[in-house]
Amino acid sequence: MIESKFHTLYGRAPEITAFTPGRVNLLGEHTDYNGGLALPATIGLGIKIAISNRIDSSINISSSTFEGMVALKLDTTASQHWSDYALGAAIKANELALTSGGADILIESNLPHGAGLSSSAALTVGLLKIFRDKAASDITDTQIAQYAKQIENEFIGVPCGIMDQMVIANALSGHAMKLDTDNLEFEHIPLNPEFRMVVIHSGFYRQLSDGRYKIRKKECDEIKEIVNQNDICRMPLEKLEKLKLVDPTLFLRARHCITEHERTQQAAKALKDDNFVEFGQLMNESHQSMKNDFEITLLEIDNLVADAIKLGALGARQTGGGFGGCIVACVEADQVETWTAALLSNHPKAYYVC
Ligand code: GAF
Repeated sequence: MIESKFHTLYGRAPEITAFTPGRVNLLGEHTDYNGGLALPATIGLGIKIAISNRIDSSINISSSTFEGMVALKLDTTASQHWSDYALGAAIKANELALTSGGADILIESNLPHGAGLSSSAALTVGLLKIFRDKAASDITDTQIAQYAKQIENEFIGVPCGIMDQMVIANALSGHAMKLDTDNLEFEHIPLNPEFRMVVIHSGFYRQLSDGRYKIRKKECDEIKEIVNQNDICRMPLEKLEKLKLVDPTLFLRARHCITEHERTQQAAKALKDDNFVEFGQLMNESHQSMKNDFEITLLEIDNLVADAIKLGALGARQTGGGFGGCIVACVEADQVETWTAALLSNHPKAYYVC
């Protein structure tokens, strides 16, 4: 129990405990910092947070995943450590006057590490919501998502988009979120329980802060400057083809953004129409685009995806920032068990997540 562990660590009961889910992205990858659509969904796994305020400026952070307690102060800067996210949230909550002073924090996560399932957004969004609710503030869930993104962009230094924070802050279990990252409008689409979006970890780990995500973001920023348009996802493909971008790599990156946005639009419609054959096909095309145009997959993940399809998934693709982590596959619910067993027997490093 997180309450008793908290008591053992800090010598008092937590004032609040809360659960925040992780997320899987079903379609629309690397569109969220280019003004496009994304189609994420929250998952059953996530992060439990127990917290009590302090009257001094100490921020003590412990995690069930990592050894030892980290003792920081509110004026500490980020240090490329897992505790940065909790520290950043506590600092932001003070800036927003949702709290005043430090906190004792305990985190318990059942999200696999380096999986691309947004443990960092779950932590920042989860903490900001706790501070907001305690302060009875009228800050909305979408504003919470925007503040959580600021923590990642400005405090941690990861130039991520807002998809993860939005779906986690506005979580609705059993639904996908069709999110327009241009204006933050969203629609919750129910997921048909006859089909499961199965998440399998490839066994290859990734981190957004490892630099490759930043390179893709920089490439997209270059495209934006050349075409003088921020929402490059909405640029007609014909316009891109006529542009003759000098750098062929930038052409490929832009093509991914445009086609991925279009696929996400179609996938949201396919979900509403219960057309899982089309949905699966769009997942497969998305993976090919991430492999060939955006170049963010690994050979092992390409093989895992190919096998997932061969073994009967209606569609499969890498999910999240890329370069490792998880795949998501759309599988008929009554076949999940046999499909998973067959897939994992061919890929000894991979494991079932949810
Ligand atoms: C990561 C980022 F945090 C998201 O903002 C998004 O860009 C995603 O990678 C790729 O679609 O999860």
